[in-house]
Amino acid sequence: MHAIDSLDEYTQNDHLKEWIKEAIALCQPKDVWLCDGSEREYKELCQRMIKNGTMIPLNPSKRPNSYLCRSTADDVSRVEDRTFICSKTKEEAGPTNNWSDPDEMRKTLLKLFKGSMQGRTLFVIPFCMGPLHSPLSHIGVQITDSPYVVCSMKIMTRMGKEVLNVLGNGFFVPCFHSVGMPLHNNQKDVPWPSNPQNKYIVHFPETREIWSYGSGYGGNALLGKKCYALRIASCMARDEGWLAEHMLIMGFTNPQGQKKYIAAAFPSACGKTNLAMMTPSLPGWKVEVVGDDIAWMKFGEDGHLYAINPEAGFFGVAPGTSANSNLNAMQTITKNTIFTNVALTDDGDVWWEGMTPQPPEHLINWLRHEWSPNSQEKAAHPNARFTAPIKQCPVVDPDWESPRGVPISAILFGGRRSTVAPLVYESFNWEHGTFVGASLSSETTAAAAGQVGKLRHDPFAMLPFCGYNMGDYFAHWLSFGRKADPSKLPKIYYVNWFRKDAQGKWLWPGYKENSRVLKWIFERVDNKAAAEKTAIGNLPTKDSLDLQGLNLEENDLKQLLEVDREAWQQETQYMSSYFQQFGPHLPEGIKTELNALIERLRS
Ligand code: SAT
Ligand code: MN
Repeated sequence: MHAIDSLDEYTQNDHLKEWIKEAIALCQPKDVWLCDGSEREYKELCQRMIKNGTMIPLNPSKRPNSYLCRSTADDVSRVEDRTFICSKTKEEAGPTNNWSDPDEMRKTLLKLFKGSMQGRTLFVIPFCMGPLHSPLSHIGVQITDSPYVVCSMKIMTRMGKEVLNVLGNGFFVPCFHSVGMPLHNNQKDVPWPSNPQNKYIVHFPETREIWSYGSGYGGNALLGKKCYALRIASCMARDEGWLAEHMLIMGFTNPQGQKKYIAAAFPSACGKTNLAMMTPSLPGWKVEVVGDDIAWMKFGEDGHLYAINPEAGFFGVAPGTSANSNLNAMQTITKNTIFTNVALTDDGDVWWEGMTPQPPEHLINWLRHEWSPNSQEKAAHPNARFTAPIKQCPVVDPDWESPRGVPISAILFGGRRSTVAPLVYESFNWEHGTFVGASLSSETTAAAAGQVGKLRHDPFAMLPFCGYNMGDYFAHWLSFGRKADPSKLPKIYYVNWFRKDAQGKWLWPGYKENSRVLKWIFERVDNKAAAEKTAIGNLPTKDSLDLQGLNLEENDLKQLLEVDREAWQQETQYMSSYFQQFGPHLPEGIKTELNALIERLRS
């Protein structure tokens, strides 16, 4: 459906109709497209983008129905310093978020959005986060002037007409997006429209609204993902008593056919996609993927914690992905995939660093330059991405769309830590596990603009994604656990695949070998594997970790499982000064846990 005249046929939702009309009046688009989510629509928009130079169709005999898009050099990642939480007060946003007065911000945005879609089409995208008929799902509608966003949202969410049927006259989160580049007087479009001067990724938690201006990149522009499913949803979850988390969800089955689901939080670009669809090196064990980025979790009637993946696609980091590191991802992206900022091969396929041991002789790189292995430039941007449907993954979990979600037995926290943090440890209980999540630090990656490799605190891997005061978020986690039957709560673990020795060599092989750590966790949940109580938590005994067939040196293992008292004492100082910024919002439970850790390290 294309014409605004058909708005009454399109939706019965009064708020939606009104909002669409307001958006048209404000943004002054040249036309309006009410998305139905059909294949036909997708193909038509791809054709438009091919014409405009936004998309290059890949060789259909190599990668059917797949496309390459290349952004401008400055629109390649999330922009955390341009991301705002506009709660009524700064205190509600907390010390880790950029806050701006909501009234002031509204004025700024209204000015920017005024006429912002001139010469462009305004698209209306109804989408559902989570399976269409799940009680855990929530609906949003995105208005955008980017056909790239429409096509990406079709892969990443359940999108289109059926969502409007489910919505009826009910509640939805309005997600307002413009690339911020109006076309005046038949001005010619560019392949990747965006606004280099002005970027705003704005959340109004009280009114549950999102406004995003100036960027076409993933996390800034596909508003169902980080903006809704994490920042706004974290506020909804706090108010309604559930959890919205930056976590993968995977099923893990032992050789006897027993299965447990695991949720795991890691910062962006720390291997969530690889872990979520791993091929275990341990014979007989199996991983199946429910999601690779976001988990919405709620207690079921039986008192167990259930999780859904609100997304329907993977928006994964391409560089480093290979048949060796992640064969299941490679097979997922063989068709129906949008690639962004990877390189184009001479035979019309894609390539990125790490995809094959030998680079091709010649490429067009993501910057559209001629490229050879001697080139100074990267072939693909380090944060280049693939966007592909989850259902194409060879190891998709049979219950990945279960409306009730999957029962979670263990929660993992982790990050990139070359020092201090051991390979794995188990928390003593939910309160301690919450503290472990709260004290997470990780070395920064290319997923966000800024310096790479710098250690920063990233509580629960939610630092860029929590829509309210992080101190209150800790309190929400603590009270959430207190409401539960402790015997039914998932056990909480810390893992670190990224430990290095003094010479800078990785101590742990990672990838499929991480199944060894998962096996220990699986068996701990069943009270089978042995552990040794230390000051920081329960660590595997040397024999309880299955290292058969792995040529790990004795000394490397020792380092991987070492708790260096002095380093940890320093770590607690570092935590303590970090936590201070939350002032009265830091819950007693976190202070108690920190003091208990300091005490244990002393004795
Ligand atoms: O924010 S994105 O979804 O674009 C990628 C990430 O940071 O996880
Ligand atoms: Mn992420």
